[in-house]
Amino acid sequence: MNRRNFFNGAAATAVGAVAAASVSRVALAALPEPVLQTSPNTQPPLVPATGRPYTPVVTLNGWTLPWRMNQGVKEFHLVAEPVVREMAPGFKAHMWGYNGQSPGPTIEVVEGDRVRVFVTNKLPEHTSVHWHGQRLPNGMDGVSGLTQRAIGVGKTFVYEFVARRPGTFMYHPHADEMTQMAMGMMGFWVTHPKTKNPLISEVDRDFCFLLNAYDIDPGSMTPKTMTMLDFNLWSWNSRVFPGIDTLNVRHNDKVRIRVGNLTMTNHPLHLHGHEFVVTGSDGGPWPLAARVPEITTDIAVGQMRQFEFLADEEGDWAFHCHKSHHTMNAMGHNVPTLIGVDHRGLVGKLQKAVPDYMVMGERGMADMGEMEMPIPDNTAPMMTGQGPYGGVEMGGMFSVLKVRKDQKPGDYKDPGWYHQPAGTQAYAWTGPLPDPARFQAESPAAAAAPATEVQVRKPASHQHH
Ligand SMILES: [Cu+2]
Repeated sequence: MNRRNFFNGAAATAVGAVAAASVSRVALAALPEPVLQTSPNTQPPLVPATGRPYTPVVTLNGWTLPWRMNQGVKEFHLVAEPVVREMAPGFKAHMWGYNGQSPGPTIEVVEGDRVRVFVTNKLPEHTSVHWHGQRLPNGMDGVSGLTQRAIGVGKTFVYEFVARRPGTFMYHPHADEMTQMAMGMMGFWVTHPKTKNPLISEVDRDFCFLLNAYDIDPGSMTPKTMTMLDFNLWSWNSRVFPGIDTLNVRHNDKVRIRVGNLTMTNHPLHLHGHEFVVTGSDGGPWPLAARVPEITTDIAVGQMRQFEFLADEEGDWAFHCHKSHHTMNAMGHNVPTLIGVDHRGLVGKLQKAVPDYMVMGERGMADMGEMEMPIPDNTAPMMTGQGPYGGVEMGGMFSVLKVRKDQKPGDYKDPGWYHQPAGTQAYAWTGPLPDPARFQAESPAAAAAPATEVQVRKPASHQHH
């Protein structure tokens, strides 16, 4: 079915107007062409060719949706559809998303813009789009059943409102949410301020991404949509390390990072080497008096945060969720702990029956990252990634902030690994190791106190006497 047939079909089956109006045949003829993106790589910022100017954001492993101006209205066209998302090199997932990707494209507008978004539903079930955080007429809020009839299969609906508040927002379905968000339907929205705003600073680099989570059994391709808590893939914009692009900035750039959380748990995001200040949320910019320096900020479910810092320390700085299971990929979460279990002797016997038998984890799990053990065809290793000095042993929600003196303004290319200046890197000690000295309590009273003996009587032992 070509695009023209598709839209004619959609028009023929369109039902009468509801709050978010269905499109008439006349309007459909004037629909903006949907723009699709199939590359999972971070696309360069979309500098606005029409409408009011602003400094565009960079969507990590994503892109910004082009628009057209139609008599002063900014028109976008979102297509909700099944997509194939590469979560990491060699690992693809069958998801649902918008315009060829999960998450959908970022929508960027300017405070005061009148915005019209056409939403075409090419999913096998109805959907809707909720514009999280926006001030808008109630009928444009996108809650199917409550504020509009759901967008049926093959239908196109139109949402139209003025972007009244500048800030950091997102969009997602409000129809069969459990399934549709577990399948990857979500996108970022940034409303830039129309004039200088004392609470919104101008920055050199402005990154954004959504936190999402999937449960995809190793070797399979489709997320399990009934999972409530035990997700095995913790992702940024539906990518897992080492599939998440690095954040590349120039030394002394002012950097803003905007993050939204559409998973089912909180994520304490942690940046190495710098302090940042949380400058706002989806509720708006925070008053200056409420801003404190942090190196970790916890982002609760359904929340958004934007934080800012001066990138004044050169290097490759880890940037990740601080929940340690969120920086590993599938397969490792349910392995029994074998630390301290001595398998010597046993392995040889087992290998007679199972030639490939391998011992996992009796000295910790770091071996797993090193040995690149065979894994099912379609998944990502549990802990992986090679740095300039060996295995990084990470996965999931992990990336690197790369700060370089020679990065040009506006250049978002990966500069490669940082070369540590001589004498500034941790090194192996080769001298003699003294015997350990026991810690001595400084308080004379404590030193003089006799050791306390505790006698425990087990109730059970009574009855056997
Ligand atoms: Cu996390």
